[in-house]
Amino acid sequence: MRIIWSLTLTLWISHQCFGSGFQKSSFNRHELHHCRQEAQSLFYHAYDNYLRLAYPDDELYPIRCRGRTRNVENDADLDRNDVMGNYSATLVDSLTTLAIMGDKDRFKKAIDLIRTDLEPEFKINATVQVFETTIRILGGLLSAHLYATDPAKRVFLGREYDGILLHRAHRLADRLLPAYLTKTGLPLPRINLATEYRNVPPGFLQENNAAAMASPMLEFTLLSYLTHDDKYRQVTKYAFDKIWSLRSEIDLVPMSFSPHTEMANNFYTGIGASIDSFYEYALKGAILFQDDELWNVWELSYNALRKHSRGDWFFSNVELMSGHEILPWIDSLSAFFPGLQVLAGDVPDAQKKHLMFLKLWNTYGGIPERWEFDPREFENNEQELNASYVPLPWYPLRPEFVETTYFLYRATRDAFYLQVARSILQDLKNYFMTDCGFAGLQDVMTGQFQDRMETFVLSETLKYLYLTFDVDNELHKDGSNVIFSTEAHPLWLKAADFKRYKSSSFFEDTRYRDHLLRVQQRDASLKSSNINRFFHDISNLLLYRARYPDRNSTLNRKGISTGTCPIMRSANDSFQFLHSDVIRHCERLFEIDYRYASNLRKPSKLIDRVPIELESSFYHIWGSQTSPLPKCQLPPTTDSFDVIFRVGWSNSKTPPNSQLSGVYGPIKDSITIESLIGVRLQVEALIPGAIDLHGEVVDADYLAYLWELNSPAALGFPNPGQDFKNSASNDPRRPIYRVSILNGIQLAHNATVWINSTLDTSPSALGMNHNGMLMLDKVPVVNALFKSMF
Ligand code: DMJ
Repeated sequence: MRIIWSLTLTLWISHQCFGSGFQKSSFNRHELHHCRQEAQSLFYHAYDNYLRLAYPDDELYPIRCRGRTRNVENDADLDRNDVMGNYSATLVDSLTTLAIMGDKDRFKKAIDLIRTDLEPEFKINATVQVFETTIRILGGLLSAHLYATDPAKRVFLGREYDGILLHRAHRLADRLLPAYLTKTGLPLPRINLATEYRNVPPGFLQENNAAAMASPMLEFTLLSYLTHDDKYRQVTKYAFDKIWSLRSEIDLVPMSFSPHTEMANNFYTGIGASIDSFYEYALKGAILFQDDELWNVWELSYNALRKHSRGDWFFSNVELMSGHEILPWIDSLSAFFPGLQVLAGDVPDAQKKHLMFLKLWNTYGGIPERWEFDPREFENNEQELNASYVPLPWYPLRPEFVETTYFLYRATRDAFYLQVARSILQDLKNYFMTDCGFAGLQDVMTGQFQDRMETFVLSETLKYLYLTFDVDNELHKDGSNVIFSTEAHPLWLKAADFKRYKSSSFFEDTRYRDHLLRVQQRDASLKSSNINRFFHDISNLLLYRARYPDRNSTLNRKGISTGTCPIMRSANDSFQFLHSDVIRHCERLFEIDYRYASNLRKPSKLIDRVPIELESSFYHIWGSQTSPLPKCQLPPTTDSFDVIFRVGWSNSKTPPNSQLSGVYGPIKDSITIESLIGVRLQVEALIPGAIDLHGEVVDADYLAYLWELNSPAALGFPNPGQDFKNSASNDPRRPIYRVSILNGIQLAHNATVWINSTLDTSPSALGMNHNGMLMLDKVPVVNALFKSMF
């Protein structure tokens, strides 16, 4: 009797997704199953209530619990009207979550509703965003069509299905495509589904962002593959290619353009809002369509990003022509990027970048739309100071952090990511769930909710959570070219689709054919008249800039006196070692907490909230009592500079960003580059006693040895002009330089950069000493060596 009782208890405990079950065991199959079910029931809570209380409206008010539609009284309410076209957006955007869950019954009913209720021609008098309608509605219909017609899927409908979803997608695409009929071939941001651009206020059509102009290429190309009508692909791909052609000399893409003149509207770029899915669809398009051109765009653009914009913990906003860091913030949307890095194979860097968003989640209980990382000094009081770090304080339950967590779990199978997903699931249930749906935060600092549930909560946030725990989902066993669209709709093509498209595609629509010809002619004439449409030629020799000005901030180093992690100590004295690779190998797990201590300020009601990585329910399971306390890497106190070599740039045979393409760090031993041209180095100035980027204290004897080795006397080369500054040689704190990052790729402590060519020119700041070392400002760079000298 006792045995039966304890068995029942064990089963009951291990069947909890939340609560004590996790303290008794690890993520076993039962727990995964129950977390998955929990995610599913959260989805049903919102989806069923949407159908009951809001359908056929586009959205559900999660607090008022009724339908939400366009703002018909105010056309200028773009936030609302851009994504609501009176086409039951939540229903359509949720189709593929039902498919992924294998819920054939609800899937079929949803398709029936689309058949009976949705305006078949999409002739709806609503002005909507072309991009949003493409990713949510067109993408949702296409993906659901793939599910309904794939015999390998649980929701395969066989003869019951009449192709209605593809038919609707086709009609919708015809409503959206006229947005591309501009003289530049770049799309207008908005279109009226019934009247094209008649009655659309001109002010709504002046500016469009890079993501919105380039991304529809993916859904529209898929439509061409499925219908064989190639106009969708050709028109949208032209716009994608044009956006890429408008990049800067160092391959950075502006975030916003005029569709009428193709002039860029801004001079900086990043990876988040306004540009995100440009990168995403270059890579995903390359995979889905087996397209080498898109792959090339991805490679070059990612190389440029990691070279110019990759910092330690996040990608920063940089100026387009120099790569200078400007605008000290990151946005919530950029949390998707580590997921994309996983897809590209750069997992170690993705893991680091994911940590930044984890710290934001820990701090704010969500990811604020925008967070600033530059310390401030001048606010009036503590409250204002805290709020100043989140100039855009809302969190509308965006999916990007969950999405990245999902991709990292799939790539690493590390329980750490399950823990993160479980914790988010718990927050959704405990904080964000309302009587009929889920409400995000209007302000992460005050905790004020917003009465809004965007369609992506059901199509992305809950889907990625569900999939994280659904380890055996059919998508995970699928060896095909399946990708997730930017709205998390799975898309794939089969060999037979490629074959049919190749033999039967056509482009006969003269409206678009003539248009493309006109645009191409205009482009050719602009080229021949040699007008520099956007960028100036800036061929300065060498560019220096200081970085990490906060390195020496005592505030950021507060509390660190030994190499042991103080946070871990205080959180749990008995904790000793973690069986999660992320935690075991990540000596820098808490570096962000120190480095940005002054910016990561919790709202008062979250002060006692335990960080996800420190939750005891996780520690007790993944810890062991036998190993020593993990070490924390100390934050660096050295200065670093970026150096970019621009000499002879335009005559160079190798495009500046193609060197080292596909090489992901950290580089442990050595790496060879062909030339310095176009290369960007982060150079660290080592001085005795400083903590270097690897968390090591710079040894004074080692530095003295290096100076001795490179001294004019030792080199038999008493030429101060090419070697040391005489003045510097007597200074005990004189630095020695070391390359720490090469084109965005991290170098290990002892790694060497071999340079194959000789110096292309000898501006005074640049040289080579007799040890074959690169000299910058007459200081040797110890790990940058010219091969010809050896
Ligand atoms: C989604 O609609 C898509 O992921 C889009 O690409 C940008 N982000 C929102 C959700 O945050």
